[in-house]
Amino acid sequence: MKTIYSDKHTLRQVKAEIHNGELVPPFERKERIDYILKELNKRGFDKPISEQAFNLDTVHKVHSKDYVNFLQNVWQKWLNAGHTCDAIPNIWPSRSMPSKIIPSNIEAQIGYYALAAETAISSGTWQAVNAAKDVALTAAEHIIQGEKSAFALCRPPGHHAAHDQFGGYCFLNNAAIAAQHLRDNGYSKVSILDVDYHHGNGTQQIFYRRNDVQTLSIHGDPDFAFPYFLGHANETGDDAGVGHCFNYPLPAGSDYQTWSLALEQSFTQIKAFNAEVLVISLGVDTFEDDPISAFKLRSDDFFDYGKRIATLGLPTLFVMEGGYAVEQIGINTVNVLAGFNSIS
Ligand code: 6XA
Ligand code: ZN
Repeated sequence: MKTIYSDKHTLRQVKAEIHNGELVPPFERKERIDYILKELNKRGFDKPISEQAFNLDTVHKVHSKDYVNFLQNVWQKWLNAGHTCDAIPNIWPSRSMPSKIIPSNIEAQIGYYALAAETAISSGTWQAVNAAKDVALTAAEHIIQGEKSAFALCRPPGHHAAHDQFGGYCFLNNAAIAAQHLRDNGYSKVSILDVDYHHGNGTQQIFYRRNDVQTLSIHGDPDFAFPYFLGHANETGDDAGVGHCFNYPLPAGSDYQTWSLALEQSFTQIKAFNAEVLVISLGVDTFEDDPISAFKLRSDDFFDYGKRIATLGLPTLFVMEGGYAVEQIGINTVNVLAGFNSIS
């Protein structure tokens, strides 16, 4: 399995995130990628391949133009407003003032396009975000060219990024962009299975009214887990998309036995849909020692579920999402890929 990777991810380095009412060092930090690269090398995976540059055509099919334009220009506008620190969203068009007018003030604009406050914007954020989308698209190209699998080592992650909103450390939805590229290049049915601890709200929203891309997510129940406002079992799609969205919210403390039952249920739906290709939103924050999550998967469980994913027999694109137990992120991530390789 080839890994696609861009060193441009290091251009995004924010100083802090808001966590439990405090500013703390960001959980989503560049060292995550170093540990994964080190483990890939140690376990004999091929040397990572650099990304190719893609234009924004596919991005514009899943995100609005005004939002993408905002992402490209926000940092310069923030500087022009006289700021020198990272930008952190702090005001929203909330339920009591649901304005659809895009404000010109940059602080208000950041809030308009944000869905949460933990995600700061720094210099270099757009360059890293744009490179992560190139990583995902390059990996999708490998599948289109006939590879059985590929690993898009994206940073920042993408699954919380909605049609026109950022948050949860995500800006462009790398998995959704890759899925759209697969749709545009011969695959008529794409399944996106999100195994990150957090619900893939952005991916769900982007495809919610479509019947060509099935979305499935196994995650901490929104009752207690971020992003709280989406990811319930009764969200099943709208319009043409009815019956193409599947959520498996699980209780805090869920272990692999509980988790893998949901995985098997998701497989039943992927088979019933007759998916031609699979995109895995691969977050390993389901790990028992993850600092911001509440599931109990152990390192060996990641190998086992990688193996189970391979039994579907589909071309499979793994797209990196979350995982913050930094010293084990390499082992857990590579275990999924090695498990997949072990039977395919
Ligand atoms: C913010 C939590 C953001 C979670 C990001 C993540 N308090 N998503 O890992 O998959
Ligand atoms: Zn996550």
